[in-house]
This record gives sequence, C-alpha cells and structure tokens, in this order.
Amino acid sequence: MNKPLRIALVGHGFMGAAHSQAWRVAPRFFDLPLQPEMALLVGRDAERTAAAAGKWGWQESSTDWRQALEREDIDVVDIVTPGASHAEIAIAALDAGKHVICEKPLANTVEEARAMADAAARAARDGIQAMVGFTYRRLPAATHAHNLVAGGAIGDVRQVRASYLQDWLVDQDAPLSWRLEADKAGSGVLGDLGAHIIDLAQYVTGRRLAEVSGTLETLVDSRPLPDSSGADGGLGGPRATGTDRGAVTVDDVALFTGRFEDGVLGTFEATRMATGRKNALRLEVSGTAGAVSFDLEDLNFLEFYDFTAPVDRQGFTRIMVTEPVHPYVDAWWPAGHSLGYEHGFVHQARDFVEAVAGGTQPAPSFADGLQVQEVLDSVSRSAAKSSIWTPVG
Ligand code: SOE
Repeated sequence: MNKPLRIALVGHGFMGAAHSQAWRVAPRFFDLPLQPEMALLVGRDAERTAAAAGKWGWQESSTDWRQALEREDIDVVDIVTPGASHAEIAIAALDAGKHVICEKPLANTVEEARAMADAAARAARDGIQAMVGFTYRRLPAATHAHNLVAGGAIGDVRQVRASYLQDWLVDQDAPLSWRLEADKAGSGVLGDLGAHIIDLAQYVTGRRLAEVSGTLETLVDSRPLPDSSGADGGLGGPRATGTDRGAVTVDDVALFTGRFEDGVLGTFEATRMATGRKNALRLEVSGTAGAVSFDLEDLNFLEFYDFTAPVDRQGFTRIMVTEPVHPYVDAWWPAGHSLGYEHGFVHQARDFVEAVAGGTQPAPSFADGLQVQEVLDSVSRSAAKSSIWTPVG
C-alpha cells in the first residue's frame, strides 16, 4: 500500500461534488504513487457539510478550515469555495505547509492572485506544490489538441477563435447566486467561463495573450433571491419562489479580442445568455498546415484539418479521442467507450498526486493562474473605457 496523501476539501457546491468524485475515482483507475484519502470536508453549515461528506465519502466534516491547517494528518487543501475566499485560505494553507489545489479563476483580483503566487513560490522552496484547477486542458481531446499543435501538425498558428456558451441566465427569473455577486465571484461570466477559454487557448496554442480589447454587459440587473441562502445556484438550480429580487453586480456577457505575444489574433466570447447552448466551450486554432477544433459538448472528439493533404482529400477529420494512445485514455475503457465531464477532474487529481510525489511543479501553477487573472483584469479595464466604441454613421 502506498503512503497516504490526506485531503481536506473546502467547499461543497457544484465543484465540491466534482472534486470529491475525482479524489474517489483517481486511485481506482490510475496507479498513483501516493494513496489519496478523503479525510475532511469543510463547509460553513455543519448540517449541510456533514450530509455532503456522508454522501460523497469524506471521513469527517467540519466548519473550520483554519483547524484543518493545524492538523498534522492533512497534506493537501483543495479549495472549491467562491473566489472571494481563495486567497485567504490558499495563502494560509501554503504557509502551513499544505499542498494546495485551487479552483479557477485563481482569485477575484490581480493583487490577491499575486499574493497567492508569491506564497506558492515561497512554499515551493520547501517542496510544497500549488496548482490552479483549469480542468478542461485535461480532457483527452483538449490535451491531444495541445500535443498536435506543439508537434507542428497545424504549422504556424494564424488565428484563434474561442467561445464558452451557456444559457442558464437567459431566463430573467433564474435566481441570484454567488456567481452573480461581485463581492463573492469577482466578476461574472468573464471570470467564470472566460477564464477557461483564456487558459485553454493559451495552453493549446502554447502562446500567451499580450493585449486585449473587451466589452462587458449586464443584461438582467436584478434576479429573484434564492430560497436557500448559500445555494450554489444558477446552473440549472431550482427557481426561486419568492418575489424579492437582489442586484446582479457582475457581467452577463463578455466579449474580447486578444493579441498573442507573436501578433496572432484571437476572438473570445463568454456568455450565459446563449439560448440552447448548455456547456459549449469551443476552441478552433487555425494554422498554416492545418487546424484543430474542440467542442466540449462533443468532448470525445477532436476535429483536425490537414492542409497538407492532397486538395481533393482535404476536410475536417473527426478524431474519436478514445484510443489507448490518446492522453489519459489507457487507464479507462476500451476504444470508443466514451469519457465525460468529470474525467477532467480525475485527470487533474492524478496529475497533482504525481507532482506532489515527484516533488515537481504541477501545471497550471499559481503563477499561470496569476497571468490569467491579469488577462481578466485587462479585459475589465478595457471594457471600462468607452473609447473602443465607435458610433456607426
Ligand atoms: C468550474 O471549473 C466551472 O468553471 C464553473 O465555475 C462554471 O460555472 C462551469 O459551468 C464550468 O466549470
């Protein structure tokens, strides 16, 4: 039996469920150098936290994350709370010598993200690892896209189109939740979904954004208060039954263009107002020798265009990314037996455990998370300047 790696998970909403599943499943499919143990689930409400711990398989529950940091038998702190508490918990955990995984976006502000990256750099000197949870890069088709681009399969990158489309806010009576409150979430769809496409576009192209020009819009500025406070609402949660409404203090739609370091341009669109699109993260990267195109709603496939093939045979090929040669797949099912949304989280847990055991920096690091935060901040600052808008006529 390998040495245990004991986890404390802080938060038990939507991401709490996803991370719990990952910790439970990762050691059952991957041969891990350390044995993750679901030691402690931490939440604000004792009863709800205990219920979630029982359901998901955590050994204990508690309402005090600080106490978890004092415990010698906790090795990892996994943070899945709203962005407002990421910095405080992560910095304290790193200073206490715990390895940390933190959900995206890393923080609510660049200042917080910078303090977190500094704490991670300090902790790294003592062999303590920190990673930010951009899980989509760990879906086999997305990793495969990265590998193809890095291996030169599409030649020089010429253009990037990225969008992340959901529709749970189209209904003006969808309830208010922390994701719609600036003091808890920092920003709206920009940080929630925009952060994902920034990370994925940079990861797949191997380039970083150097400048952006953006626009943000809030289309529904008040929403019914949820029936139970603290609910991880939105995302298909129940409709509120009361008539009281609270203010929406974040953006509903975020659009921006970005210029990568080498001059390549990309368009980015993040919205929760795209009727009919449930979880459509799409990324298309065009190059001189081909193109790759990924769609999260069809996540077992990657489209690849070979621009070097004879002209009469050119066309997008739909690669089913379920072969044992594809990233992560050999631990799972025979070819064609698909994977799903949750597997990105399982792969994240696997990669994190390997990095901790090997004493190596897992990617994306807190420094990478800080860079994404800087992009988000630049989009917000650009959007605040009305000068980009030029009246027609
Ligand atoms: C978590 O990674 C997350 O970004 C959520 O916060 C979004 O709301 C979700 O829909 C995609 O995943």
